[in-house]
Amino acid sequence: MSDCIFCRIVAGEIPAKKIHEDEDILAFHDIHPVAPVHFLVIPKLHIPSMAELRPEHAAVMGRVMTESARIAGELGCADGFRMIINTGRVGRQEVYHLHVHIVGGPEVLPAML
Ligand code: IU
Repeated sequence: MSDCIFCRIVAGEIPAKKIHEDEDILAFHDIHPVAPVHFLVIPKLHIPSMAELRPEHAAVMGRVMTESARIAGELGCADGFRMIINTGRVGRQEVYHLHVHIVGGPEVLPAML
């Protein structure tokens, strides 16, 4: 059994509110949403973080990004959204299985940068 919580979600050992699943990627609602729309998209392959991303991951990461945007549109983020990839200690990453946060909703988000 993997000790990676997102690998366990992929394996169906831990529940998640799934939005989309295919051979390569999984999208599910964040358990602690910070906005009306807040979901995560992950590659099923265990890549710990952006720091470990390699050229051979380009295809699956392309799918992660395009599906993120497509799902955001389906969930009502027609006027925009934010995509965030926390990376490492400085980036406040908590789960070390690469994931994109997609955050949005009807209201304009607080300024971040
Ligand atoms: P991170 O800081 O980018 O690593 O955030 C991890 C996110 O994963 C955080 O927003 C959690 O609420 C979310 N999450 C989840 O959706 N389902 C889980 O079972 C666990 C964490 I553990």
